[in-house]
Amino acid sequence: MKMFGRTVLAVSVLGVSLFSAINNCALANDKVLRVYNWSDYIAPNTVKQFEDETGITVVYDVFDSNETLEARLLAGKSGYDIVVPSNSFLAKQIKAGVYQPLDKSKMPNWKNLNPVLLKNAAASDPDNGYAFPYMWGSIGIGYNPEKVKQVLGKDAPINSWDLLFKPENAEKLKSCGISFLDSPTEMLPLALHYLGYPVNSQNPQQIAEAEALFMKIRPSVAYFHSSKYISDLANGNLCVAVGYSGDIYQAKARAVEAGDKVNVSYSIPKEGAGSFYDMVAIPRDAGNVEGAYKFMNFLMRPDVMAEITNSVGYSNANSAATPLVDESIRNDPGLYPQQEVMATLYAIPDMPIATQRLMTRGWTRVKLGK
Ligand code: SPD
Repeated sequence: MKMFGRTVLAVSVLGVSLFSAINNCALANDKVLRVYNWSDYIAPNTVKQFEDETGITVVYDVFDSNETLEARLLAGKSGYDIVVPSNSFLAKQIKAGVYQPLDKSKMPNWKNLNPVLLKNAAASDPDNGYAFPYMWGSIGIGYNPEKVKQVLGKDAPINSWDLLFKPENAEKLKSCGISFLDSPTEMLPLALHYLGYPVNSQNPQQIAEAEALFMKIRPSVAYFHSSKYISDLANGNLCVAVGYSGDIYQAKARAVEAGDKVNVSYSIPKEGAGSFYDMVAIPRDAGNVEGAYKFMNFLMRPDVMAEITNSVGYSNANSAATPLVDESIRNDPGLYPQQEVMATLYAIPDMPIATQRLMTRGWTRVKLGK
């Protein structure tokens, strides 16, 4: 746990920290805002700036998978005023009554949001009634070009999922380290797509084949985790990680900063990759709704949003922020893909609960290797 100013950053991906639990009782509702966001998904100064401008203390906890967030939300009183689910989980959570409808009159900065992205996000949230898009990205391959070349030669298929799904490649890459995201609802659709099945297949046979594809390469995988790969790619402990676009950007930035000659690149394989929007919403039982609106409106400010993108490398959904985003990020084809690459991306599907359970069981078997 790290403290700066009045901000409490509880950097535990396991859930609510003891510190925030104590604070839940100790601080008056309208003076404290409890935020539950993805790890590595905000600029170092954002929370402090909000606190300084509003006098509200932020308790900031992080998670690294939708599955973790959903478990917390569905368990009942989450204790949070702001949460950040992905679009693929939003629709069924809205239906389950997890969120409160937004009063847009309390967010004058709504006008800064990108209308095209708002329209896309409306597929899981009609009229954008419950959430606004924060950041978006893709799930591709982060890799260390030198190490991959060393192991697979100069023709290593880094632009294809063959790099990992062909067991002969995975077996060789094992020597320098492979990691996968720990998320059944993101990883199994990827295998379905590779096998030529619909990414939103609910067919148990097809899902079993996707599981079997992972099972074949399971012995070559070092670990399944959805945030640890950032530092491991940066320090050369992994040579390939299936990960989120901005996280790979952060790994690359950290490697450059460390100056120890580790290179990190990002590839969106030619077969296509999953894309996501992460959405900001207010849980139905939030204790500080007015504070939540202030935070949302703050996040919609172009200067605030551009600083976040410049720090974490994810593309944001704020048109007015675009001119303030570093050119190196705007021109990075992994973060802002060209039209023809965009056309290969598929939306990570919204799965019915029963299929989600089936996938979770299959994924547990993959992780256990049996
Ligand atoms: N470190 C931030 C990662 C954010 C990724 N959100 C992805 C959701 C994919 N469904």
